[in-house]
Amino acid sequence: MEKICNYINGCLVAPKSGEYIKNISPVDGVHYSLIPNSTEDDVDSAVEAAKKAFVNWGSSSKKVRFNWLMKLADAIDDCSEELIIAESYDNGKPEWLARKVDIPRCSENFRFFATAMLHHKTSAFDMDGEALNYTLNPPIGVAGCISPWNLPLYLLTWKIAPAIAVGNTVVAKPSEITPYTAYLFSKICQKINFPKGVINIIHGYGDTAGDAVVRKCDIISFTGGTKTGRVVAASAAKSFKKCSLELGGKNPSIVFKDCDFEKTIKTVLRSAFTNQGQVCLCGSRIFVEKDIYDKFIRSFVEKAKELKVGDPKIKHNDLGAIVSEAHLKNIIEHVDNALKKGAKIVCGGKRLKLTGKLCGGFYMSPTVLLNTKNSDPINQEEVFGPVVTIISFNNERELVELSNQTKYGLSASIFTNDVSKAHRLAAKIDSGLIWINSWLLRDLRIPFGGMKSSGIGREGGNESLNFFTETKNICVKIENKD
Ligand code: TXE
Repeated sequence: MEKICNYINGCLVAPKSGEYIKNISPVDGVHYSLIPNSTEDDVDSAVEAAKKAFVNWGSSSKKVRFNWLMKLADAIDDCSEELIIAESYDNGKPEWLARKVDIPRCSENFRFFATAMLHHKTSAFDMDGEALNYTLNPPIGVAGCISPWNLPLYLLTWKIAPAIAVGNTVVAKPSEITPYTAYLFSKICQKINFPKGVINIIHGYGDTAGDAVVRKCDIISFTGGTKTGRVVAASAAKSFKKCSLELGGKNPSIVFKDCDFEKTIKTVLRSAFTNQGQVCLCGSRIFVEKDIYDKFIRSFVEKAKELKVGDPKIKHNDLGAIVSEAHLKNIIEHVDNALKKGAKIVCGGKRLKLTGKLCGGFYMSPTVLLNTKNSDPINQEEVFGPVVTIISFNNERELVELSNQTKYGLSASIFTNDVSKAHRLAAKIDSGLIWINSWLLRDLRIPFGGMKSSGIGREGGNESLNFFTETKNICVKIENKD
């Protein structure tokens, strides 16, 4: 049985305790590798290596860091096929999705921040010749990067890239549910002799290894569930360390009768079920203007039933497996509870048992629920699976109330051909990210993140560069000649 290693100071090492966790593929339910059950001792070794490496890396030139990040991006591209197959088998997502989105984005993350860092501006403020102020943006030290299981390597590199681009070193803790591509990434770093100790990767549970990373690193970047985000923030607050949180969402897809109907159906379907509905930005509450409610349901449900669920290796399958048996059970429990409250299932709702070698996998059909109230748990809690509700609305005022009646505030999509209405509503909806007649169009420069219980801080472009640096203002007195 393959044993995944931690990556500390440029070496692939076993956990000091010798303890491991089972790694099970959601594709076929097979226990196919072992994950280090790392403890605080392992994290201490990683932090020590990162601190040592920071002495040189933190004072290196932009050109040196640019070259290393670009070399890492090329090395990722050279191994893309292996990473795609591994990501799909470890997470359950279709291979075509890992090929189209996840893995290309990993090398893109490094190229984007290698170049963005070259243009990271400092400021200067002249005081009418009496003095000159200027700012410096030094790196902070050892960055703790903690990532979830839904987009494993994509979100891990989305944190590591900016952190090291501006001169920090990193101790990363990927999810114990999907560790495999982080392990392959460690091997890629080793293969190109990436400077030892700049990137360190520790595997293990969140409440042990993850907790130690939060306590021992100088700055924390976290993506995961809101409940865990609260625990991480409380721990980071004890030592006033900067902490960015990208958490859950319960995102509305808002459909007006004046939308481009066919295009809207396709986009709302993609938003609902991409990655088996396991994207923090998925549109899980669909609000449809009353006049087209019945027409929308007929068309949306027909298309949802046509979606194919199955072997992630087969190109024409739209959905792969749910990430774990526990999460699948959690999703089905949400649906069963909704039914007890009067919801009606118009498609899906159950575990899908495949035949043959995938019979042990964790699959579920796209699920559409009607007859729910916005205040029901199914519309208030993040299900994080292939489950959506459809609710009608009469007018803009009611729509804004329904959309904002949630503790989350991550993203929203608005479908209308009335430009003024789109802008009017976008200003009123409490979400950090709003798409008009689209979903998940991504420019890496934009401020990415949510409000309310969807997190604190933003990622992307200058937001990441500013987060991972300190700001220092220096004021120089200019003496007059006379
Ligand atoms: O996230 P967790 P998971 C939501 C979604 C999902 C829920 C849990 O609802 O069901 O969060 O998903 C580490 N100190 N999203 O289990 O538990 C943990 O090991 C430090 C939305 O992935 O929050 C993992 O590496 N670290 C989200 C990471 O935190 C801790 C994407 C995330 O784990 C820790 C994924 C602790 N005490 C899930 N406890 C999004 N918005 O994208 C756990 N961890």
